Amino acid sequence: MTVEDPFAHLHEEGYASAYDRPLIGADSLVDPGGRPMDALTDWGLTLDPFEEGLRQRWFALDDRPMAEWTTPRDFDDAGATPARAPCCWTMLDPEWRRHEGAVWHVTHFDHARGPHRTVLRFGAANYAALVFLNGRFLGRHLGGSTPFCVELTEALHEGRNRLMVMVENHRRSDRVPMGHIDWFNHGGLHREVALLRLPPVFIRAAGFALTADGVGIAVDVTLSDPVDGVARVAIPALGIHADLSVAAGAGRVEIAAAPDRWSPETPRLHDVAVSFGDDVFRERVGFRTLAVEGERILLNGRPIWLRGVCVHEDDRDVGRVSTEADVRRRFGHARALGCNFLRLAHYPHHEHVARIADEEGFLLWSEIPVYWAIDFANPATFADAENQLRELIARDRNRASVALWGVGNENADTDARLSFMSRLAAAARAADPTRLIAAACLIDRVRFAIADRLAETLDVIGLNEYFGWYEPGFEGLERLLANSEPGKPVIVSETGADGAPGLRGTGLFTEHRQAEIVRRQIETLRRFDYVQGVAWWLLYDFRSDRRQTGVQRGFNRKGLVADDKATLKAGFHALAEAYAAIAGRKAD
Ligand code: GCB
Repeated sequence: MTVEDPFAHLHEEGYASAYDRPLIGADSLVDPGGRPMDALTDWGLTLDPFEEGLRQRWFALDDRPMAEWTTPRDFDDAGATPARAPCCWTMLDPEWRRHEGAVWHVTHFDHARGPHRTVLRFGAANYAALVFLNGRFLGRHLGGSTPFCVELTEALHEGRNRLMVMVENHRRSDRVPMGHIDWFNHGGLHREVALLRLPPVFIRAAGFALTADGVGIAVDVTLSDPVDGVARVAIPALGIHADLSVAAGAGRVEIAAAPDRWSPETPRLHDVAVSFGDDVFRERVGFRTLAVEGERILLNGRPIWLRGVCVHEDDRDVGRVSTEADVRRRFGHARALGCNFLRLAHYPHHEHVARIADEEGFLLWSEIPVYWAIDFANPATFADAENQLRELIARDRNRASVALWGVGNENADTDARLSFMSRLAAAARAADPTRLIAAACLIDRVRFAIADRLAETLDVIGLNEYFGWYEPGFEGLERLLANSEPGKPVIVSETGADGAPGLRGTGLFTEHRQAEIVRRQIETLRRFDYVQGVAWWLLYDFRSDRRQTGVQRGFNRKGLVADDKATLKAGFHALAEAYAAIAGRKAD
């Protein structure tokens, strides 16, 4: 009999490569489509800075209590720290705050065999997640902000099942984003995890959108399997009950219709449904068109000026976990500012943000974290970015509020970046022709103009500029804008200044200075017709370890509202006044 060497794993440095594949990506997503889900909320967490869980194969251990062990172990289910999902381990315990590495998440659930199929859906996990069910490795997902799904059907046991997920948030140069970021690197299952129980053939995705000419509704459906048949489309408020023929698991139909249009002023939503066999996929969608004409953005054929604010998904108590109450408060503040637009920086936010924006009437810029100096020459980095983009688009394609897909932020204009981001723009356009493509670009410092080579592939040019803050004075801003002929709409996708709450005086970091910069910026930007909107940087102060002065203390203080999400700074009132003037009314 051969005896396994209990020390072999100590000398094995290639231990992780067995878990590189299969990669879980956009193709395996299942859109919940209003079907019931069983949330998996109770987990045990175990810190694993040395990745012993992979080296020693913790996932293959049974979960017998210690009293029954015959050899010692470094992991037991009972020793885990109880935690609810969603949560960020970085906010769970002050000692875990700056852990950048692996954490094992373990939960159990019951299963009764039946004709249905079972799909496990994660809202997001930052950054890589390795999924194991009953000791079996099911796949690895990359990207910290988009949903992913794994079908469990074949790996399920009758009765009790043990699900283990290793999540790791290493900052690495080949990731999207890479290691250098201006926000906090939270880790964990920071969005909901749930089980979907579906019929043997189910609806994987369905989309509803106004056709480009605005005279019909296009409905498409994708099934789980390449079968033929007929799906039924229902939009009761419009009297629509139509057949949609499906061949090899996919189909599309255009139905003549003239629904009331969705807009920020009239956020009209319609109940829609597609059924195939017993499976019913439901949504609430708004119908609107978006286009660019010269230097204007047209919503339902009419020019719209975007009065916006940027927001990070960050909370000083729970990190990146975003509750519905938090999102509703966010839109409340945006409304008080007089906004009709938000830029969701710098990664896909929780899926209920766009749902609530649909209801409340806000347009959104939603982006993937192609941020600063990511590894543009690396094909694996591109594959990761493109997958994140596809997962984001698949998740939010039925949201009328989402107007712009952002494919990058402040990336130097190199050949590698041009190729990388042009391909992303093309991928976004191919996946979704109903929205506009944008990127937050830098100033061309040589020509001192808005002249990014990527602009050719964009519908809307985002410009990040910090005149008055990182660059003193506003003369440069005037010169830049006068010296540019973008030929397309420009949105100032960021401009702002720190304002430490309560800091008096008129110098840097005071509320006074922040408010003054708001006034001077907006007054200058309004004089240039091609500037069709602003996304002020930003709504709330947020945690960022790059910021270490005595007034910052680990927070970026450019919020118009302090990190308590309640204290309004002078800059808030200044922007509310400026936006009220643009909208032609008095600030509230
Ligand atoms: C930027 C970045 C943003 C930063 C911001 C700042 O240009 O795009 O992520 O947080 O400036 O506050 O400096």
